[in-house]
Amino acid sequence: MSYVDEVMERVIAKNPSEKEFHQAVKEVLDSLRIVIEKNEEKFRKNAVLERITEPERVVSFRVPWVDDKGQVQVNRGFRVQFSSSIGPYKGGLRFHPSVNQGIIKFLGFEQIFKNSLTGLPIGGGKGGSDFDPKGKSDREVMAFCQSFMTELYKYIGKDTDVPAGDIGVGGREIGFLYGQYKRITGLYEGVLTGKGLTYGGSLTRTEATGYGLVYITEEMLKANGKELAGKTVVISGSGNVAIYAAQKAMQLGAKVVSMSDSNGYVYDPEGIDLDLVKEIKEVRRGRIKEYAEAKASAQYTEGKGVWTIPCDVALPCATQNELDLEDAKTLKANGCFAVAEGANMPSTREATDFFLENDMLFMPGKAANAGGVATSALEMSQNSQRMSWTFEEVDSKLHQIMVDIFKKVDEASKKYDLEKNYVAGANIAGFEKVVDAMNAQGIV
Ligand code: NDP
Ligand code: 2IT
Repeated sequence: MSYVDEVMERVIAKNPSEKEFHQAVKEVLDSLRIVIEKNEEKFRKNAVLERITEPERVVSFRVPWVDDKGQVQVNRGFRVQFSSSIGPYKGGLRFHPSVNQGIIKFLGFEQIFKNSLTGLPIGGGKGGSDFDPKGKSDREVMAFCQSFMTELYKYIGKDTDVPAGDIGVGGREIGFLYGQYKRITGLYEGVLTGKGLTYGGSLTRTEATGYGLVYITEEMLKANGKELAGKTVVISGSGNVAIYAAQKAMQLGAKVVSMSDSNGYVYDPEGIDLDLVKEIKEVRRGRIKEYAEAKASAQYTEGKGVWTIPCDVALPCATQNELDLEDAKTLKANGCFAVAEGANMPSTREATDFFLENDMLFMPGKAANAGGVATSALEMSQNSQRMSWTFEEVDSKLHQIMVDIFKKVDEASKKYDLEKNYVAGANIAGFEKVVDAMNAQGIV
């Protein structure tokens, strides 16, 4: 049996219930076959793949807190410190009822290669909880965040592990978490990113993932003789990534016609009114349905189905496995020619394979959404320097980072005669830096 297949079997046997983790590992290992096969015995002897698929540390903990009725609630918290080969663990925290160890491990695993692609010195980690912030009062969210940090603070620090936001964790949650960390440790340090601008946050971090996604999409289109201007774009989700992807796509002359949430999607053929979306989502914390109630040209449809809307470019920005094979076929049939992933692993493996086999341009999440974590690393730099850079400075660094990521991904795909397979390119380019750093540091 090949070394890759052997490791894949072992990963499944050792982590039987973690199906998203299997999916993420399988995609990366399948891409790496071509690299591993050239030097299989050396990789096997050094157990490179066993080490890279086993987190350095997994922490799981109880999070008790009191709700507004006086009832004690108990959630489960996680931090997976996956790889510190190229820097301190870095990656977001997700608060969503679907969170379990397998989800956090898939996200932490992806983060290793994503962070490597940024070119910045950050390792891979991820954390979160099955806590659901939806419908909770600010006081309840604060109580939860304080309890969560009262355990988490033991494992993190500006030079060891630096969490940030993800689904369900935005500016409000980062503020509560930061306040509690400072209160317990007495340290005013850059231990979290995505902080508010008045206490160490970086300009452009809020916009960074969405902007970066559109910057790299534009690079991919340019390299293939196309551009975003004049194109129709469908975006799923209506959270942090979706909103700023829409904003940048519009700035570059595209027309964004849809957004969604976990209840349904809106289709607005006139083009999405982003101020309205922001008012509903960022201010009122409402549902996307309210968009259609406020704007006559828009239509709301309950349930999944955002990918049935005809478009040129699709940007999945909600969650894992939100776009399956049927969706991929529908997109293609409706004329879509490019897909770039704002979310982490939003396309199923079957959908990904369909895009690649049907010559659609496809940029996987670990390259496409790396602008968020890259800008987090820029926030860390500013905190260390005790400086704040301007919006334009950070935005232009972000833009350059995304241009460089496209180049790395494109070159890695060409090096192995897999031109335009940006999945392979991203996995291989991300892996090569990590494995080099691992080898240099001995058996760790
Ligand atoms: P937000 O919490 O701001 O928004 C999430 C959006 O996705 C909401 O519209 C939400 O709808 C929708 N969504 C969440 N879960 C589901 C689900 N199970 N089914 C359908 N829709 C769902 O999160 P972000 O925008 O920050 O994150 C979106 C994606 O981008 C995630 O995959 C995240 O890992 C990834 N990402 C985020 C980065 C960041 O910097 N924030 C960086 C890189 C990647 P609802 O409100 O109904 O739950
Ligand atoms: O998935 C991701 O890259 C993030 N949620 C952002 C992580 C970060 O540390 O900014």
